[in-house]
Amino acid sequence: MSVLHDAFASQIDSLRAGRDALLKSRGDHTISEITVAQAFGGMREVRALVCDTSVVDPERGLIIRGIPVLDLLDRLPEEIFFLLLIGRLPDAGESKAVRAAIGGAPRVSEATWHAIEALPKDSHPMTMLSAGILALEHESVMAKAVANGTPRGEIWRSTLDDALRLLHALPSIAGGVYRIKYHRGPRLAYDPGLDWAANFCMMLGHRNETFERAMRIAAILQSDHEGGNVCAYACHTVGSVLSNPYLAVSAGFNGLAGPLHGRSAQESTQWQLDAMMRYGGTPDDKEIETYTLETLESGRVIPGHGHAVLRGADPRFTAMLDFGRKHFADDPLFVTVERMSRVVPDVLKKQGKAKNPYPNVDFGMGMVWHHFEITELEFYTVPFAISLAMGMLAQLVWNRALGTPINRPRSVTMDWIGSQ
Ligand code: NMX
Ligand code: MLT
Repeated sequence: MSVLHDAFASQIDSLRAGRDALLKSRGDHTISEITVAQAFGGMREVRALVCDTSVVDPERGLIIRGIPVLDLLDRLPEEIFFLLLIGRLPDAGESKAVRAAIGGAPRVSEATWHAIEALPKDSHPMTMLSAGILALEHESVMAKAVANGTPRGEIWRSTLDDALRLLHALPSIAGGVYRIKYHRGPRLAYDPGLDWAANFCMMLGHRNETFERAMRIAAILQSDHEGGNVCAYACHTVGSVLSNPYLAVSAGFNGLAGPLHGRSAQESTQWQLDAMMRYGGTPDDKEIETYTLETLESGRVIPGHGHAVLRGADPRFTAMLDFGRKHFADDPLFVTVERMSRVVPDVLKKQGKAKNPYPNVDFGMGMVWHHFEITELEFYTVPFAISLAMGMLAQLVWNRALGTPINRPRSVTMDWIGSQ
């Protein structure tokens, strides 16, 4: 049992009572309708999920338990996990206890490392990360609890046990994947004396205070994005059949690995560096305009721009731009990203297709990793993944506590639509 178990247990009765009261008083109210265009169009704008961990306001961006994410950047990611789950920030004692619970979880087994090392050498780091947590799945406490017939209402406890184990394992596996794939020497072990973000940096092989600060901020900015993003939604769907967190989070990661989602971090930086290569350094405004138009004319999207929910600037991108301005304002990649962030939205606005022409979080992350000498672009979705796992895990615990049933909407045929 951890401090998180105690704090969450003390809330469960009121959460369930709140849910029951809503069902009783408003159970037959309509909160969304769906048009044919929305059914064909990825269900955009349809309100069909309940998720309390965070809200994405189209104009203001990510709000975690009522607090705009930019007001949380001085905290530790472990404290944000507490906030996501419990709904308030931990006090000093609770913060220390959460760090101890994550730091003291079991180490990643040798069998897991063998499984990762056995993958084809050209496997993508996201594939290695996802396969790594699947190889660890045999340790799932929840899987055993379910197999032993634990009552449904109690399954959240073992889900939370797994969450703490995974939060320990994820930076370890991610750091190990980096060192294995890019031949950076022996793997390094989690140090319970360091916080979660510093551990990840250390296990990559980089101890540097500014880099650690960057990772803390990145992890908080990317810790959650309500319940409907592909990663969280995939995780929720897999978890809804009582698959354990290892299976569910792996499913989420496989969604995050796609180019229209988290892989955009890798593709954004590639696009920025390609422009610098082509123009022999930071391109000027006119060159950026031409380069952007050429990308659009070739039928590709501009990576790191646009969003399914956000309609204003993404505060997560702004935060990383501010970080770059403060710590490495003369890095040519930073100068390029900043200039692109002024020019590209106008080009997208003129084209008139994207509902949101602004850079999203992915456009601003690569320049940070690149500045701190993580230059292997394929790796750039991995820090996003281990951060977003916090939201996915908190959502899984909530759903098991509320006994959320399996996610199983109906599909219809085109003939059916035509005949209605
Ligand atoms: N560049 C070019 N065209 C775009 C872009 C973009 N960045 N964003 C949207 N569009 C197009 C989109 O392809 C669609 O065209 P069509 O009608 O021909 O299919 C049209 O604009 C309308 O799309 P939206 O409704 O604005 O966007 P949607 O909700 O469908 O998709 C994204 C959202 C994020 C998938 C889309 O903006 C995109 O492909 N962006 C680039 C990839 C990216 O940055 N993904 C990361 C998102 C954030 N994350 O971390 O996951
Ligand atoms: C994001 O972090 O921007 C996403 O997970 C994508 C989304 O919210 O749809």
